[in-house]
Amino acid sequence: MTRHLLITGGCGFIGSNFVRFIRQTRPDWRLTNVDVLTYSGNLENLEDLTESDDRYRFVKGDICDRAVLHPLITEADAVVHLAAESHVDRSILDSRPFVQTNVLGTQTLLDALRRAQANDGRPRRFVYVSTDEVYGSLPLDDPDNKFTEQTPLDPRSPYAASKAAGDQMTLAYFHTFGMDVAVTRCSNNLGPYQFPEKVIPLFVTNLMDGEKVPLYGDGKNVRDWIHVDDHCEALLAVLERGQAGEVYNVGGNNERSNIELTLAILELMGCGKEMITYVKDRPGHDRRYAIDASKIEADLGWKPTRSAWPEALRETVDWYRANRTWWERVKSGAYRDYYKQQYGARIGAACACED
Ligand code: NAD
Ligand code: TDX
Repeated sequence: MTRHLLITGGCGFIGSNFVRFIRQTRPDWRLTNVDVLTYSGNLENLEDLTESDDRYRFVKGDICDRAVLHPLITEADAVVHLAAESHVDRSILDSRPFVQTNVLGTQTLLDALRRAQANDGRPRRFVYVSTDEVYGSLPLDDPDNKFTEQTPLDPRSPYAASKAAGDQMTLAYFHTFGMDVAVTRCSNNLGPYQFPEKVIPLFVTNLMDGEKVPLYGDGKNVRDWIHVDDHCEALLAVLERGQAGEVYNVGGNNERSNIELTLAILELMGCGKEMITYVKDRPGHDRRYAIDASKIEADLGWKPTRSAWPEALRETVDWYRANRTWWERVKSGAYRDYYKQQYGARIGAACACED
């Protein structure tokens, strides 16, 4: 069946990988990518997809804007919702854009879907891309303890709280209005096109510039790493085969402490431990995340195939080494000119969240 999929946030890290993944795996589908191009939205991430591809369309628009969403949702068959403010440290500096996009933006999308369904009687599946951070923090001394879908939500950063609100709002629209929604909660992604504020691209690009890497606190915090391609496979599985009203954990079964990750990056980069600088800890820094993904494996037959360690890390480090022009243009801000060149409009002007 040919489908028309609306992807929100398709110019970000996971979104751009997901757009490319769908293009390759479901070549018949029409894709619309709505993205307002905040600082982390980069059209150069999708440079290879051109407007001459009549099955792909980019729309610069804000998910908080009902007028933008209405026509896009009317014509779509399904929505995968990735658009978000995504960086924990930024949410500590200013939580308002997180509430605006992650909570109100999600609610605006859900209402637009509800209205479209009321108008034409056609249900549209909505996949909300949540995060393992909604579960809060696990202790280091209990390795068998992992997040399951039954773990109570306990978000501890403004970012996680805003994602949990969007996640719960999505499920509320299933219970209250019978809408066709599903939620995924994935662990830390690695791969190409990640904004170099996140730990892996930040550390690799710092080292390439001869700068030290800032490790927070004692470096013992643990994250559960998954390759972005495996996350994309999981999103497609939930979109196509997930049950309405269900939550699916997604993880790569790759728990690594930050110091372990840092030492592995240093080795791949041919650098020594003297390049580490221990800095003040992130306030409220969650100690450990670990995902039990047995439900999606049993129910939907999904399994990670690209997340093997250290291959996934080596491949990712190699990508940033080979794509210096991409990240230099991000770090210098030059990437923001690309939209102006392609579309001739002022970037950021449409983002209500920047008010
Ligand atoms: P990202 O910051 O790289 O990309 C976010 C994208 O959303 C950007 O292109 C941005 O321009 C767009 N956007 C932001 N506000 C918008 C708005 N109001 N209207 C339209 N577009 C807007 O983030 P990411 O790392 O790719 O994460 C994507 C999603 O996956 C997020 O919802 C995040 O919470 C979730 N997630 C991320 C990870 C991870 O490890 N990166 C893990 C689990 C879940
Ligand atoms: O400079 C740094 N030094 C450092 O030690 C940075 C940026 C991070 N860290 C640590 C903090 C975390 O323990 O590395 C770990 C990973 O940090 P981030 O890359 O900021 O990711 P995290 O906070 O774990 O959140 C990510 O995974 C879950 C994404 O940013 C979220 O969007 C996703 O929901």
